[in-house]
This record gives sequence, C-alpha cells and structure tokens, in this order.
Amino acid sequence: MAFETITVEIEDHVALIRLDRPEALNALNRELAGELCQALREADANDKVRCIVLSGSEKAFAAGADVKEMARLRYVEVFGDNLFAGLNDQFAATRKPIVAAVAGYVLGGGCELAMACDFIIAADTAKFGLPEINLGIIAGIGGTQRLVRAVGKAKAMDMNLTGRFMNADEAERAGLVSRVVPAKKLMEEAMGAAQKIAEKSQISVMAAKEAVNRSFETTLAEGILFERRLFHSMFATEDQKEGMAAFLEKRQAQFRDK
Ligand code: CO8
Repeated sequence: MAFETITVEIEDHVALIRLDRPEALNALNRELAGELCQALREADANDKVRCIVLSGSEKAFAAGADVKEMARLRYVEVFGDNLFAGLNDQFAATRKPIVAAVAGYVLGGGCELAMACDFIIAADTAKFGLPEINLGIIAGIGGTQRLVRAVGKAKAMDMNLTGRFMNADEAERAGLVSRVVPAKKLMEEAMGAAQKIAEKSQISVMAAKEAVNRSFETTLAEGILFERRLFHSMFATEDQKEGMAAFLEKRQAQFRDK
C-alpha cells in the first residue's frame, strides 16, 4: 500500500523503510507512527524480507516528535491516546532485525526510534540528542531508559538533563552506534550489513536477536540459561546441519530456514 510519510522498497531480501517528511525534518507525527508500525508489521510478515533497514534523509533521520502536532495536546489526550506507545510495542514485536541508518539530526523521538532498532550505523554527520528538556517535557519513547543501557548513566543523564547533542564520534566511543562511516557511504554500509544478515539462517538470526534482547530484561544467570536453551534448540534445525556441513566441506552454506 502507498504511504504518505514513509517510503518502503524491498531489494534482495532487505526492506528499506525511509522516513519521508522532508518539510519537517522527518518529525514523527501520529500518521507517520501509524504508517511505520504498519510497514514494520508487513515487513516482518513478508517471507521475502529477511532484514529491515530504517533510514531518513541526509539532513535528518528525524528531528523528534512533531512539536507542531504536540503543542496543543493536553494530558487527557496524550494519556487517553497512549501517544506513541504503539511504536515501542511494534519495535518490540518485530522479530526480524532492524538496522538504523542515520545521518544528520537524530533528535528526541528520532534518537529514541534509532535506539529501538537492533543497532545503529551512523554517518559522520549524525548528531544525537534528547532536547525534549528544552520544551518542558522529557523523552517519551524510551530515551530515559535505552540511552542509559547504551552509554551508561553519566552520559545518559547529561543528554537527558542538558539536551546537548553528541556527534557521531562521541556516539561511537560511548557505544550508542556500532559503526560510523562517511555520509556518502551510509546506505551502502547499512544495506551491506543487512545483506550479510539476510544470508544467515533466519532461525538463528531471530534466536540471536531474542537472546541479546533478553539480556535487558533479566539477570545474568537467567539470561545465560535462556541463551543455552536457545543454543540447544538450534540443533533441532536443518540449518545447523547445513551450516556445519558446509564449513567442513569448505563451501558456502545454503540455509533454508528449516
Ligand atoms: N517537530 C515539528 N517540526 C519540526 C521539528 C519537530 N521536532 N523539527 C524541525 N521541524 C521543522 C521546523 O519547524 C521547520 O519547519 P518550518 O520552516 O515550517 O518552521 C523545518 O522542520 C526545518 O527546521 P529548522 O528551520 O528549525 O531547521 P534548522 O536546520 O534551523 O534546525 C533543528 C534544525 C536544530 C533540528 C531544529 O529544527 C530543532 O531544534 N528541531 C526540534 C528538535 C526537538 O526539539 N526535538 C524534540 C521534539 S519532542 C520529542 O521528540 C518527544 C518524543 C517523545 C514523545 C513521546 C510522547 C509519549
């Protein structure tokens, strides 16, 4: 289906979803949130898609939630609508990996969206920040929670309380992003990473994602047990047999997601 605020292309098993509200630096409004949820749901359900890349433009991944839309809202409306709760829920429910490819402004809800992805590849032009504090509000799509887990309390507090921006180098040093590349190479790098993931057995990819995400929700002992059980379960798959046979026979594995 045609979307108004995002574009979706599927190429070689990778769904590339781009935020597309250039007039507002891709600010997240309710329409965009709804369309993004739908696109993620559809990509997750589409057998042709094995990995998802979420991106914006060269100027902005997204400059936050749409202040023009939010400014007039009252408590009863944001509470009643559970504003943006659906986005967090949809990211949590998506089983295929989501790679964020970000450039330019990655602010507020945009930064939170990037952090909801499985990992972030950043252009050297990326600027990360949680400037909600300047608007008399706080982060509301996970910024106070996920940033602490990504970079630790000191920087997370600094960003949440001062609203200062972090450049791509600082973000990489702090562990917020996995790679920084020249802006011109961003999409090539992100699509390349997604293609690499798409080549693997989807069963082991989804299991690895589930296991890493469990580490945020549980104790180390429980997480290690969860991982071991998933690891054991891999031996019930044909892809484990194929992956190991291919290694021993010195050939490329042909995974069939079975
Ligand atoms: N919302 C709406 N419109 C925006 C936004 C935004 N967040 N950001 C930029 N725009 C619009 C501008 O209004 C402008 O449009 P117009 O010309 O019609 O006024 C256009 O995009 C271009 O922006 P600028 O002219 O400001 O471009 P600059 O290059 O001068 O500045 C900045 C770029 C620094 C990014 C600047 O636009 C800015 O500070 N933007 C706002 C950043 C911000 O405060 N983000 C946080 C928003 S709040 C939020 O994200 C909350 C998330 C959690 C909600 C959870 C609810 C439960």
